[in-house]
Amino acid sequence: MSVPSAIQQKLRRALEEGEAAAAEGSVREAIQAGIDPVEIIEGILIPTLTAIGDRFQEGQIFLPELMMAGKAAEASSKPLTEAIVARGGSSTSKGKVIVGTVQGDIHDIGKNIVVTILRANGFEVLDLGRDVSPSGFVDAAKQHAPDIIGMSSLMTTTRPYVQATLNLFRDVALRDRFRFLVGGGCVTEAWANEIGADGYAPDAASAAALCKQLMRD
Ligand code: B1M
Repeated sequence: MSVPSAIQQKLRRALEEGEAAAAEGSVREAIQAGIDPVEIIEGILIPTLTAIGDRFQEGQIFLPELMMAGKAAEASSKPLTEAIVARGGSSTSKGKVIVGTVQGDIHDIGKNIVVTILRANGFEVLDLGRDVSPSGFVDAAKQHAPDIIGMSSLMTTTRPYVQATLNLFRDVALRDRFRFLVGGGCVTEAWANEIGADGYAPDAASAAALCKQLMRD
């Protein structure tokens, strides 16, 4: 079922105007109407936030508006996460994944969605949060021995830390012990291949599919 246009409009407007309570409320309304939470993320949340980001880049809106839109998006993520978790998943672990947003980057809405979808697909996930340094990833990997390490980066200015993290794993001779998955707005498949990552996912659903494939390989 597609999102009814009245709810779509309400959610878009709430995100654009940075109204957190209204954004959360319209997502709850959509979920109660039986809409798939992933459809809300891919069909409304991401395109609306992309358009807001573009307006920010073009100087049509300013940092306070971007921040308010970010808060509204965070609020709307709550019922989405609850709905995805409530759908349930497999009770046996499909593998262990460590996920974080790389150094210098505090964007975590997409990373949090990836974490939720991985958990809903039966993965055990350790969420390192945001602004995670290369040594933060290495320390966590040594301590928790995951199968897969996932890095999210949203900015061209923080993308180099994805590569720096991989390089640090190479320096300490741990690169081949883990599979590396990368994603986020400024990451492309070509660049992921170039830096020697094991996989790139453009969205959360593909991230889960790719993790399953990496566990089989
Ligand atoms: Co900022 N921001 N922001 N921002 N922000 C962007 C990223 C930007 C593209 C906007 C723009 O100018 N067009 C731009 C970066 C430009 C560049 O590349 N250089 C930008 C900027 C410049 C900044 C600041 C520097 C602004 C300033 O202070 N002057 C600042 C940076 C702070 C920092 O990190 N140090 C900043 C701050 C913020 C807020 C705090 C206000 C807020 C973030 C709130 C939060 O995350 N808690 C914010 C927001 C909301 C955005 C936009 C508008 C939306 C991002 C988002 O949440 N999208 C963004 C514009 C855009 O993305 N085009 C923008 C929705 C989310 C569900 O999608 O994160 O892409 P996304 O995740 C998807 C996929 O990418 C993928 O799956 C997810 C779900 O399908 N995915 C993975 C993500 N991670 C993955 C990992 C994987 C696999 C898939 O494997 C491990």
